[in-house]
Amino acid sequence: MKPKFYVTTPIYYVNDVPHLGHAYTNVACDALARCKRLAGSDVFFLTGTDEHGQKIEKAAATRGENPQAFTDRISPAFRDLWATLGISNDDFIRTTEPRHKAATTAFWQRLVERGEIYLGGYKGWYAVRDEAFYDEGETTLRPDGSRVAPSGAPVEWVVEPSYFFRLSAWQDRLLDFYEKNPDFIAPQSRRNEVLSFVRGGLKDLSVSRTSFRWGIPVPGDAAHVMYVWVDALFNYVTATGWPDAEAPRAGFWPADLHMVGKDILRFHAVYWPALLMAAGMAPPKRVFAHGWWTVEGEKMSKSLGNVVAPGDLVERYGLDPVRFYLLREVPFGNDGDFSRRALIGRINGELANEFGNLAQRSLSLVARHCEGRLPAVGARTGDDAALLARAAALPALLAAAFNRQAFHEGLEEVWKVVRAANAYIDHQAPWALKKTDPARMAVVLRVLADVLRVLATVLQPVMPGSMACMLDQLGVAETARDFASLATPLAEGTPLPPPQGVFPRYTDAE
Ligand code: ME8
Repeated sequence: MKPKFYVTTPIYYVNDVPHLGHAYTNVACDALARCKRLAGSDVFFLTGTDEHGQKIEKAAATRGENPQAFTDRISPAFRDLWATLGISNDDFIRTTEPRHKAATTAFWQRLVERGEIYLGGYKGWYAVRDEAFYDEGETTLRPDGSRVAPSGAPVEWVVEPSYFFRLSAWQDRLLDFYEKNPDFIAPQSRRNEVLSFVRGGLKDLSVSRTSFRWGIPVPGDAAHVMYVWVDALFNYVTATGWPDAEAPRAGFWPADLHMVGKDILRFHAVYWPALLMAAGMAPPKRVFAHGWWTVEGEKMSKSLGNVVAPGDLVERYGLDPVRFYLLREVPFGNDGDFSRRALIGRINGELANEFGNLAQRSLSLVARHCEGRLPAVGARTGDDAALLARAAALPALLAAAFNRQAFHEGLEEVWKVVRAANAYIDHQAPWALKKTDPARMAVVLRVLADVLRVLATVLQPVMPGSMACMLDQLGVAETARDFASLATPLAEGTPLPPPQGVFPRYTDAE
């Protein structure tokens, strides 16, 4: 049986349309999901939209829409963007779906039965924009008398009856869990932040609201709706079919990886495992908090008018170059700055000049001098074997890096081989061998075709469309594009389609 792998993205708030930040998380998860599939896992990749809570209710009211109609209108913008970006999610969950309301209600009841939830009253600060409660000490008083959360979101004073989750009772068990599972939170610096937050002491968590209606009703007390984060986090379990133990995806819980931005790590690494353990359920295996993108040095914001629409980028630069740039440019986990100059630099440098040219040069020589047929393996030299050995190591290197979410490291390993292959072709000069030693030329071109095959295979997770095109040109059957198939050599004499450039240079019309 194939090993199971379950990866999730955050479910995004539908108060606004998706932007580059959302695209980043989903592209990273997609690359990992595709890599796992190629390496032989049975993958479940989930994304979706977070549709309840005060923020969504307000956003709908501002537009004069009822919240259900509003979420029905915005959620498809996310679904459509994922199709545009080639995201291979296996399910798309909306928290307003009946399956989710039913599962979350059952989860709540379980927490009540286990004595983990009690009725009390909340008095304190709340930021609607973050949908988060804050201690006064975490907030800052501004000169104009307003108060803001660490995120900069305005907070308001809230006094209302509320159900509480006994989070304080889970402090030691959480610390014990982190200790026994050193890879649960990554990167390490983020793990340290979470540890010191939890060591600082946990208060019980307010888990219901009474001052608005847009949420899942608390079972048995319709005056309350569940706190939107409890509702939202549970999506990851709902999608596995819980509580139906016979559901087709029941075996996917616990999730292998929740990918999140650093803004929502506390919810995923503290509240979520505590809630699950309190319900007698397994916590997820890992939470990775990636960094934050700015745009040309500025925070992305509507008021600055610099919000990057991923669809526009794809239209202008092409899908795969954008996906590549996002994962190649910034060490995954660090913050990054989106710049068109840097994107164009990657397109023209690494994709067009280095990789595209390598493929184009090799394949057009095969077309011209080998009658468009894949040459035989022939007698290989030490140089040939050395390059091939470096290529052969790539699937394992890439998978190991991706399994640590070090996408940039995986790509750097691939690029080392791209550069080595360029040095090889320059040194071997197969174009000159045509006259002097055609047999050797054929061997060299076959080495290059085999190296290109590996490169195109391992780059599929990041650039699926263009690598499919390259594998077509190398005569690799669609059923033989996973990592295991690399062990089987391509048949000599396979007719290859006429080569065509995969990565055009970008020239600015302006
Ligand atoms: O927080 N750079 O939804 P959300 C990088 N509904 N990533 C960014 C980004 C940026 N500038 N901006 C957004 C929520 N993101 C909740 C989640 S999960 C149970 C509920 C990405 O729409 C990043 O992944 O505010 C971040 O965590 C997420 O979008 C926040 O999306």
